Amino acid sequence: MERVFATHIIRKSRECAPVWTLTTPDAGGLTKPGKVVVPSVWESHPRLRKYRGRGVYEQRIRAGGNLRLWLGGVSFRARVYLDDALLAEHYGSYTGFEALAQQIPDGEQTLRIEADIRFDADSALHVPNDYYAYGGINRPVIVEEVGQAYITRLHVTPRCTSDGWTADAAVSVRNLGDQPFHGALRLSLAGKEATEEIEIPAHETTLYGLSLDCGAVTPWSPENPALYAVTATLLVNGEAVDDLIDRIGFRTIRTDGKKILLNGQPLQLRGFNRHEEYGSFGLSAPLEAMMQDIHLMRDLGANCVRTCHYPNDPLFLDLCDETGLLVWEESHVRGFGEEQMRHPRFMEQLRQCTAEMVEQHYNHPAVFIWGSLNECADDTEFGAACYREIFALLRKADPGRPVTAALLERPGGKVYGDMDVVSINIYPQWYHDTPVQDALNRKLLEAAQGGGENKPVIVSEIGAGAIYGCHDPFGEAKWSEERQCAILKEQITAVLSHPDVTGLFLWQFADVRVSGEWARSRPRTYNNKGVVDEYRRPKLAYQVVKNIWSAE
Ligand code: ADA
Repeated sequence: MERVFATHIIRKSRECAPVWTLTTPDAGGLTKPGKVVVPSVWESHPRLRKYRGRGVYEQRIRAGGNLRLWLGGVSFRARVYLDDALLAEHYGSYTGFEALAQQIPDGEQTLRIEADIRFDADSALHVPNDYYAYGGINRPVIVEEVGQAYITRLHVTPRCTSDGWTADAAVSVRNLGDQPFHGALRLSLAGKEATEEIEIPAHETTLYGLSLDCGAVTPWSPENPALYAVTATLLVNGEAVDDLIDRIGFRTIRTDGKKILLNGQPLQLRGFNRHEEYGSFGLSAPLEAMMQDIHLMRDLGANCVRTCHYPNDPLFLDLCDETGLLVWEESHVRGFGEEQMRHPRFMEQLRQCTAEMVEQHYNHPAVFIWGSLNECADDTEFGAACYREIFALLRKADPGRPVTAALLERPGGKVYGDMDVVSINIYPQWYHDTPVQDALNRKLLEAAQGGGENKPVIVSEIGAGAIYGCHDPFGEAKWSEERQCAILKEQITAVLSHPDVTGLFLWQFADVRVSGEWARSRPRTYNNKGVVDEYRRPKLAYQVVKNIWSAE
């Protein structure tokens, strides 16, 4: 399932059958083809639990004409072939991409997708890290049959005027044909409609702007997450030939001094950092597991989640839209020093991931802020220039949301003045013994002096580790559940009582697997700072967090 609602009624679109053949050419004696389910990660197969190589997936499909294949996520380098013809290549696990095949005769074809998770010199973003880079086709593969032209983008920006709400839509249409395309484009939303005649030169994509006055619609808010279907339809001689359906919420986000305002109301953010991972399903959690995470976070008292450290499955974002859970979404990079940022492909790969994230997730009303470059070298001239470039890219792609980056605790930050919201990661009482208030004040003072004064402040990470089931009756031993409780209590209480802090994202919701290279500082080869473990079994800290947040 690609989304929780149908994205097409006119366009012929279907998900590939779920059982594929997988060959693993670098797995020594295990290279033989086997049957696996897509989407999934290959680490869910017991023999491929640590496999860091290539995977060749094959599936038969029956289709013809102009085929548009949509690959929701392939980890982390992908090549797509139809009957041995290379259609597309893509880098990055966490965003989707398209593969086109034109004028295919009706019949059965072989779709082959090669996934490759070897950490080699070409991979700047996927490196051994404090989370696991899984392998495989981790999100759905969709087969679509399109005509001469099809809709490639539908972005809607809601605007609140004195007469109610207006929706400004940006709709792109691609003409695959050798001849100009003549037709009309219709936009429908909240019972209103606008239509425009269009003409697109051969082999071009044209962007159209259409606006609709929607009047007194119900605004989207965390308390009342009202969603509206929006449809773009392509017509030829009055007949619908293609469509694209999405959902939006009518809401605005902006910052004002130290506040983040949603529809003019200040937000007080309480939430979690959540890696997209669930036990042995890794990156490919089933929909029910995503929903359970939302229920658990809600039960804990959270109203927001941060998709550390990469864009998430649109299904998860759909569920956040539905339940009113606010989302900080960020593009993929974690903890890079200047040397890693100087990798010749770093900016190219980060730009691509960032642009795809905004392009694909623009309409989700729950996403209230864009982030990137978690804990990178914001303290050097070179690093700061990278931050500025990504902030500029985000603002250009979406002027309607603030931008931020979760910055390291160490001093010397140079980009406080460049972000709309100042976000800091601090680990007092876990990685060092500084009292929480002192660590917080030190960082806030630096931010204020460095250009971040009078901006909203989010503590984007704070936390402590515990191994599920590890107990110390004296509450002193590191990794015991009791010690985690004591530290979290101190951290949360100090952060919430600070008048300048607008938001808090605890590190982290659930324990996650990390790269083998990290095992020395990560017992079990897991980052164990979850308030639940990787199977969502609550640690003692669960109740501590719940009690503090529900007493507010
Ligand atoms: C950092 C980082 C996280 C995680 C965390 C930790 O703040 O952003 O990805 O590694 O530290 O557990 O130390």
